[in-house]
Amino acid sequence: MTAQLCGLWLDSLAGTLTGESLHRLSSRHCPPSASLTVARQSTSSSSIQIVGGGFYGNERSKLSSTLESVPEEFDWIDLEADLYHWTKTLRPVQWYPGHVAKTEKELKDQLKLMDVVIEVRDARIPMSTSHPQMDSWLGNRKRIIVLNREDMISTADRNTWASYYARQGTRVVFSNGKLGMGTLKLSRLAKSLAGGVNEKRRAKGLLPRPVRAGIVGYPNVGKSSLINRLLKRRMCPAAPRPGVTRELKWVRFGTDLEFLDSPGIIPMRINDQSAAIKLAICDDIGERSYDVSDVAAILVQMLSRLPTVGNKALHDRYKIDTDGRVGQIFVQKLALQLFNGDSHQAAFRILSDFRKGRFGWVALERPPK
Ligand SMILES: Nc1nc2c(ncn2[C@@H]2O[C@H](COP(=O)(O)OP(=O)(O)OP(=O)(O)O)[C@@H](O)[C@H]2O)c(=O)[nH]1
Ligand SMILES: [Mg+2]
Repeated sequence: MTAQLCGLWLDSLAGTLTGESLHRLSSRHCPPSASLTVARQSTSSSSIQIVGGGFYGNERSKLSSTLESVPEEFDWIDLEADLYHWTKTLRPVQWYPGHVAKTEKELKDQLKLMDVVIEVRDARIPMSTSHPQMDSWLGNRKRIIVLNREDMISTADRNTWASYYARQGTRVVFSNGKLGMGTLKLSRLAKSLAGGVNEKRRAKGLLPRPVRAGIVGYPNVGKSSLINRLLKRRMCPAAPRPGVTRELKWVRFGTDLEFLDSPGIIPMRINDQSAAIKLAICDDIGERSYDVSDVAAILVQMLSRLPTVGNKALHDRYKIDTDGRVGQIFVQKLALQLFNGDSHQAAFRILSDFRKGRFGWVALERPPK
């Protein structure tokens, strides 16, 4: 892929950024007349079936007042550009475990049999948990995007994403796979989208059959939990680490819906290293694939810039001053302070605090403007 950004040809940059990341960088750093050329298949959002969208509580007026209360001066595009530079010097994060390699082909074959596909993403990082090949696998198949872990982002984050998908005409369901919010809406939507299947069968004199819904997505985003909440039974193993589901599994919901639970899938090679680091921060990729200290250091640098967190929240929690520029120093100071100099433990503490919402619930991505 080649990209022209503000008149510069940045092949290396383009190679590591998704279409959406490039769009964000270009819209910020290029004057309106500057051109951006992306010769690669765009990310999934552009070709998703248009079926509507909605705001939390269906209140647009509420949305504008919520957004007004957020400091809008903060520039997510600058953060994305910084992140790109920070990750350039790190060992690349790659994770493609054997069970994914083994089941990917089987899943692709099964997807052809689906009436509707439910693509689950992590609401904290909806772009980084969008599989670059999903569009080509699904073709024209009906798709619902689920932003799971809705409890782990702020209302402002949620409304911004809802507004983005509404503008795209994309149906998105926000859910909480732990407590079950959004799951009923999801099953109703899946049935209504795939309703035509049985009409066609009846017209042919065939008996109706259950609608088949495939649940796909990155590791640890909450696919199995969503199914369990819907069924109100623990039918699919779920646990707080990536790579729990290792095989495809069909489960029946009532008499008219069947779900296929699938192992988290991830590209064989992750080109976008900013996305890879975010996957690591959110625990959506195997821990052995990354250096915990590097990832925690970048998280510190990101949190320090986020308006709803900032240096003060870091200081309040760890009593360590930082200007947020060198996250590694922060990790080392915390290691000396609490862990006898063990920076691995200190890094793990920072990551785990973020994952538990100790800095507040914040998304690490915002949609392109
Ligand atoms: N806070 C919160 N936790 C969730 C949510 N959904 C799932 N979880 C938790 O996240 C962890 C992972 O959930 P799983 O359902 O195993 O995720 P998965 O996508 O099936 O993971 P793999 O099978 O490894 O690909 C579990 O500990 C769940 O309890 C959610 O919406 N909010
Ligand atoms: Mg699972």
